[in-house]
Amino acid sequence: MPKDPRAEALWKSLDTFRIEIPSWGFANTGTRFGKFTQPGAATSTQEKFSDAGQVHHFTGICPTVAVHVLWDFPEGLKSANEVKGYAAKYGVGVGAINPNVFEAQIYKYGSLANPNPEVRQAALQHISECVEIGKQTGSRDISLWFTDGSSYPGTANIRQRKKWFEEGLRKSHSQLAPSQRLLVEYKPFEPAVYHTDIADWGMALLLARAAGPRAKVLVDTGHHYQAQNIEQIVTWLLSEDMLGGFHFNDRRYADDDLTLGSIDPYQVFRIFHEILYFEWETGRRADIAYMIDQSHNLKGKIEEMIQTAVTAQELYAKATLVDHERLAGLQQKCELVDAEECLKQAFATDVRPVIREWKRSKGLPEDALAAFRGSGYLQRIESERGEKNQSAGGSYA
Ligand SMILES: [Mn+2]
Repeated sequence: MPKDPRAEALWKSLDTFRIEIPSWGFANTGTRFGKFTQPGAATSTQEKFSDAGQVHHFTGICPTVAVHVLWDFPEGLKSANEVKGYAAKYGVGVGAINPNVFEAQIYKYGSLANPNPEVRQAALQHISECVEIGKQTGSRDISLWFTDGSSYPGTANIRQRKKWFEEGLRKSHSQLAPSQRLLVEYKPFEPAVYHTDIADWGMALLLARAAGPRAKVLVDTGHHYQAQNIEQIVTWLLSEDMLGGFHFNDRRYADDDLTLGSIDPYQVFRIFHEILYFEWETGRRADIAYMIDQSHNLKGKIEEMIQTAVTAQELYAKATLVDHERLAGLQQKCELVDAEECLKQAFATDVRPVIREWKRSKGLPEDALAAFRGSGYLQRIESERGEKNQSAGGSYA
């Protein structure tokens, strides 16, 4: 461990920073215009875990995999032990459980806010099964993403739908084990393009509060309007003890699901900074699940996930270098230039030498991407899965 106190803080942060990767990041995905298949894409739950295991093996910071119940648990609860087995086999754990109440035909007009009580019941039933799956897999978080909303003015009773959401989330919360949490994600538009039932962090916060004490808000960085100040939302949620987790990704136009930090790394840094500043000020660790939610249509999936994890780690490490005590003093005195420089100096610091040293001390490769490329894993899966992926086709027709 280095002797300088700032470097020591950075080192300690490297020991604790972990980020969860999504199983769906390893399968073929696309845009609404079609899919481009990759010969090495995962074609089964087992293959997704195998690939995720590679990311953790080479980075050392991605020990858990978020799962999607409809896609990864073909037999629902009955698949839980099998999936747990895959996780153990490939050296990772099962992370957040993501229900799917948006793909089946019954959800055409919504799930928990569908005017049809039978559909609302079906959605509740599915979430309840997901809670049970989480108990079996030892997953703490049930991560709720809803596409509920409407696409034309006047077609939905927005107030009534809010009530149905309160009811549904309260019932879902009542099924949790004491160690479990519900995370409520929000998004202002898409796929509904007139109104979304949980459109922003304020709505997610009110619904989470209505659900119960273990419901928190999940911030997906791509789910905001273009100019929105995401780190301010983060600070407000922290001060309300309502920030449960993140879905990280980057964007240029809308919800582009680009690689974290590829467009605006300073924004990710500012988010991490606000969290670390909160921790310094309060003396307690913020209980936040850091997760990736990205879709890599063009880049190699495993390589891109390694790139993402490495970038997240670097930006988090930079944020630990902010001198909080000095910053607090400068803020108090309204020394604007010097206060801003506190952030800029930390952001400009090259943390890679310390991270390399940390990796050496943990027996991890200094360059995760190069180590993965040298391992031959990609060549092997491309030849094993190539045919299957080719026949998968890229059309939705
Ligand atoms: Mn998300």
